[in-house]
Amino acid sequence: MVACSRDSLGLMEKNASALETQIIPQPQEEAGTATSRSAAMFTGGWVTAVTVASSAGLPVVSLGAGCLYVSLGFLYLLYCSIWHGLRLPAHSPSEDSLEAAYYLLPPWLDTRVLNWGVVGRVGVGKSSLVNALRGVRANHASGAAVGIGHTTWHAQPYHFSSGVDWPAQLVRLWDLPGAGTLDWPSETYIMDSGLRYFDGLLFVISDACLESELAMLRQLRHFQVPHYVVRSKIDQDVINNAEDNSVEPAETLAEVRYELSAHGCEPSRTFVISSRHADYDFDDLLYTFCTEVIRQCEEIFGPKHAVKR
Ligand SMILES: Nc1nc2c(ncn2[C@@H]2O[C@H](COP(=O)(O)OP(=O)(O)OP(=O)(O)O)[C@@H](O)[C@H]2O)c(=O)[nH]1
Ligand SMILES: [Mg+2]
Repeated sequence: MVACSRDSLGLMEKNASALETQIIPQPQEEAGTATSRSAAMFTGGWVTAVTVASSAGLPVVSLGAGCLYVSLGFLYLLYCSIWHGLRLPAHSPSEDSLEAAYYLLPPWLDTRVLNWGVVGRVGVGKSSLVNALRGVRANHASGAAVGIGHTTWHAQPYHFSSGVDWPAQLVRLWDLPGAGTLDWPSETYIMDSGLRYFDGLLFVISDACLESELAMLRQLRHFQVPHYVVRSKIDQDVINNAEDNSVEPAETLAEVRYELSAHGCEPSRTFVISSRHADYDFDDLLYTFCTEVIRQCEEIFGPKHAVKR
């Protein structure tokens, strides 16, 4: 386990200017495309070289060009096999298994980097959590869109600030569309959004837990996908419960925690937060989540990516 102080994560500031962040779109060439391109270069190079060699009398420079082309093709093939080789998480379906035919790796998910997804029912506050974790507001240029309806329609990757003391470029935080809509039904959400190929998930819930959400959580546990349960919008519940039942905030929190625990959510991986105010368990979530990400980075990419101290 990586020992790191909260300050060393460089993420504890909650204002946008201190944590100026940006979306860094990167080309996500599929392994198949890259391999076929290199194969074409390789074949083309050999054809050129053979043609040139067989027709004596052509300038030596053509032969040289053919050989250079072959070498480039070979180098590119080598590059593809190294960099486009899939680094699938240990919990993902094994490549030759029957379930791999149903649980497909999404074409947009680049497994060369660490991928964490923010998932859950539509409207629970996923995009707001992404913004809070990155320290930006929804109206910030690089903020995730937040709204009162079905707002996020496509999976969208975000990076942490380059100012954080850990390899921001190696980690993507994905804001996913919500489950329980016509295009993203809860029953097939885990399959449709490729959740088994993520290195970890923040499963967001708000209000009372639906049966469909409990079913998704059961599946994540069954498939051993590392995840945290994030109960958002607690600030609203605290206000409502005080007005409706004259209940103190601590009692509301205890009630929510008890309910989640009764649903099988492990307390050490469950956080009750307000994304709006980055409050309640928010700092603990940030710290625990970042510590796990750093550990995964060290495991996957080597100790040189350890957090700077
Ligand atoms: N009070 C309060 N409101 C929140 C919190 N988190 C989100 N909201 C509000 O809840 C609404 C939905 O938030 P989003 O972040 O867009 O929810 P989402 O899960 O990304 O929604 P979809 O992309 O449509 O699935 C917005 O009006 C947010 O302002 C919170 O912690 N507290
Ligand atoms: Mg959203």
